[in-house]
Amino acid sequence: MIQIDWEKVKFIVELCFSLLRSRIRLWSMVLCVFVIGPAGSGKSTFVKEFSEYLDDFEISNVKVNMDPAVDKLPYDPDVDIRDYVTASELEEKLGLGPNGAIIAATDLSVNYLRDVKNNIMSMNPGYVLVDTPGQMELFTFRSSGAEIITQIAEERSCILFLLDSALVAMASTFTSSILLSISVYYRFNLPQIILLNKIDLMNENEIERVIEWISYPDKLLTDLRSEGTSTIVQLNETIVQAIADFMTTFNTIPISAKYRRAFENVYAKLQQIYVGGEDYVTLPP
Ligand SMILES: Nc1nc2c(ncn2[C@@H]2O[C@H](COP(=O)(O)OP(=O)(O)OP(=O)(O)O)[C@@H](O)[C@H]2O)c(=O)[nH]1
Ligand SMILES: [Mg+2]
Repeated sequence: MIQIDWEKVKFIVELCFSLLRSRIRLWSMVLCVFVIGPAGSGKSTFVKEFSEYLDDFEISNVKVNMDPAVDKLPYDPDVDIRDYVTASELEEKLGLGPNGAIIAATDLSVNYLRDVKNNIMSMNPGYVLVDTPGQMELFTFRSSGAEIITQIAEERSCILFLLDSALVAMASTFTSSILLSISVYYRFNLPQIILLNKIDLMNENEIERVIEWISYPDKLLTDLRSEGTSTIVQLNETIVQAIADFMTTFNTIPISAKYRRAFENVYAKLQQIYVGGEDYVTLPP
């Protein structure tokens, strides 16, 4: 008579279940991508083009517009905060000026986040691409911005910080732009990828120079000094060191949203976050 080792059987069954559970968890996981950046840096264009890029590979995605002040979008949002609140209606109703209306609309957005989130999840997405308001400082530094990110974010979330190539023409503008992205990191504490957008408007030498600043902090320091940016020598050195530390943790990818250049690199990095989650920050770039 065959002897059955019930302990072994139990162990194998439990192992199979745990493998199955982890596969199901991965299949059902969502990656929430917040697209943030200064006004006109190409956030909405990126959402449109990257969504179509994902569509081409049959990767399910949902486009979410969280800008209550935008008039026209280059894409048709699947979920739109303007269905609940718009800056223009508040301007009219409450007699607010344009900036006051944008602040009020962004703050009021918080009341509809549960609906927004339910709508997103009802579409069973793989990727959620969230377009954020042009007035980045209002979104980033007011408490409503943090509330929006916290309530929409999933277990796997990250920020794509878009920079316009025009903002990195000099060592000093490059430095202040990266400091802005560092402040976004401190605000939301999510993995971040810096997308240097509109490289179709830069020549090879200009792209090379930016890559050199990223790879060799000493070169950035030298160029900052030659621009006479700050007379406080120690401050220059400390800031360049902080930028170097930040950029070795998070990647910078030169792209063109309009012409879908280097989207495969963006996708590869997003997949790394999707699989690695918070551990991404400790993975080698
Ligand atoms: N040449 C070039 N133009 C681009 C690129 N990406 C965006 N643009 C243009 O930049 C302008 C602003 O793009 P948007 O996508 O509206 O930028 P945004 O960040 O959403 O703007 P706000 O929401 O108003 O802050 C538009 O004219 C785009 O066509 C790019 O990669 N190359
Ligand atoms: Mg926009």
